[in-house]
Amino acid sequence: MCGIVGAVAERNISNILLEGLKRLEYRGYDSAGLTVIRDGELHRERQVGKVQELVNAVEKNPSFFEGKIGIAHTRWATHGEPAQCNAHPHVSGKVAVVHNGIVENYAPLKEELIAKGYVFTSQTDTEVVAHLIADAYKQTDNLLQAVQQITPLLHGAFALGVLHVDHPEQLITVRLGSPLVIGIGIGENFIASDQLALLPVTNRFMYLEEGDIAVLTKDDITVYADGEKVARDIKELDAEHHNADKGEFKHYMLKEIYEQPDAVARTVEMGINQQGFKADFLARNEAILAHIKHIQILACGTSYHAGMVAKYWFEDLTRLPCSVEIASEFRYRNPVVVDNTLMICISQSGETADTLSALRDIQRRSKAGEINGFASLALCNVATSSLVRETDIFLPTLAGVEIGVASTKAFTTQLAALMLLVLKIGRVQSRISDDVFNEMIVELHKLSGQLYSSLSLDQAIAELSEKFEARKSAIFLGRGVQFPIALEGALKLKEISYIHAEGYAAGELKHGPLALVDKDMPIVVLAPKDSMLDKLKANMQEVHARHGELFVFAGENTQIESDERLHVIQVPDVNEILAPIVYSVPMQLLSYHVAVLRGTDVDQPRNLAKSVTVE
Ligand code: HGA
Repeated sequence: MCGIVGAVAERNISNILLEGLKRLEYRGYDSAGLTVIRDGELHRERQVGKVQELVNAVEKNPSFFEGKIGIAHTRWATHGEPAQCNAHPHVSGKVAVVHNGIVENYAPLKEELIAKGYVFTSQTDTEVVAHLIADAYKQTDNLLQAVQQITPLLHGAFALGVLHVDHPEQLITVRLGSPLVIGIGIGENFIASDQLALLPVTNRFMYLEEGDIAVLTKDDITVYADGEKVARDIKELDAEHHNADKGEFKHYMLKEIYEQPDAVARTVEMGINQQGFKADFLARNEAILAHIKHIQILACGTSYHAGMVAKYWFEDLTRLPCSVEIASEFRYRNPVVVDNTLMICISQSGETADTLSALRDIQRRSKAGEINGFASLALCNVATSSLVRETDIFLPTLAGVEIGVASTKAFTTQLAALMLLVLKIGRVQSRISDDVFNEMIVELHKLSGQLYSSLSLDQAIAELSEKFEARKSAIFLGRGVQFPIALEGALKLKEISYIHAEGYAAGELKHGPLALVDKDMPIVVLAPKDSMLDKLKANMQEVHARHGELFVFAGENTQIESDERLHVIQVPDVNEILAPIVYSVPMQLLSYHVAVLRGTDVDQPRNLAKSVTVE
């Protein structure tokens, strides 16, 4: 979602801002803008569309945008359509503001400001922030105090970057519920929604806590919490881990699909070697894991599908009850959380607003003594994220940076890490036998090779995708642990090709969706050789009898024969329990090739954002 970049330096910062915005493009956005202070004035440019449009506009008159302090933004509209007037920065007199998040009470604030004579030029909630700061500044002549004064008036979640023409040495930032990081340079300092934006200029970062307000000058960073100066940790990042280059691939998504054998191997090796668990894997958390009696998984989108797979695994292998729920639903009902629950929050970015709020609600209830023995775990790809900082246990996915909005390697590494967790809890609680454990260790070590083999289906799937190019809808079917992969396959197809697709547990077909089946409806089936195969074959017959066209991703020795309306794609042999990880790959390749044929923006599909920082 929205991306903020800001800089204060001794040199011209406009190119740093533009490069930062480009590096935030993956988050999803609809317009972009920047403001610098130059010769005692705000110089602003805003464009609807890609950051390149903004770059082109700035390049028409580069000296106009030369400044030593500035803020920039990619906007993913929440309040007001994507239009130039709604793009950030928003300005009120000498104040300029960029904002990520939502000011929920903007309407009454706007009314008050209009009554005071402020004129609004956008439909955004953000513009109230600019006017409020300008108004407070009239009383104080102190930008920090003005920002401190107005922040408690704002309800919602937000991150802000603020400039004032009369303070060309000061960049002020607020973090309350939306991600924001400070980059520390030599004689220059920066802010950004994601450290990735700042890697060309620094690898030293300071992570603000919720509610922090910071004043950046080129030489100093002062952080305030509740009006008092506070110190925050500084971390140095390993830049290699953050390689955001597409390499020889046409799209980030394809590159990330191909990175899966390595990413999954890295994640597996984090926990185990050929002998069993590595000594340090979740070692400090064993006491917590030993007393867990119930697992509650919270997640959204693709991460939710990973959670669904884990439910099958937890209950099957450990016999611990496991519930999985969409975070935005869990958050707004009154859920029962039993004592000794481990809440597993899954989020690629660790900034997913729905998941964070659901977690915080339950943590409040636990602190109030309503729940005993509660513990939380973040399964996340970003070690410095809010989710990681706010949970008791961190289980990383070692996917490396994922740029494509449609998640691929983050998903399969989530599955690999979840299996490690299932095994760890199972062993700590003596719920998994030596035989099963040893078998899983062997199978987990084979995974990377099997993922390589599944990538060899690429060409065959590219050819098959032609049969999907002109379709309006598709159905994906799976049973058991493949049901969530059917949901994920359907989600991937709709996300990037814009074809309407639904995933179903194949046994549900006759309870409704069979009504949709005719000769124009493609039905994708996940059919590994497992205990559900015979049942699944019966479901396929139901489709065949109604002239539906079947595309079956079948395991070896499944004895499913191709015919005119049944296309078989042979998937390499794989252990039944781990099969969802391997079968994810052909689903990703199918949606990728269909999207390419349809000419959509594969890495940045319309209306979607990578890091979903608003509820
Ligand atoms: N509410 C603001 C910012 C939106 C945002 O943060 N999106 O991720 C707007 O609509 O401009």
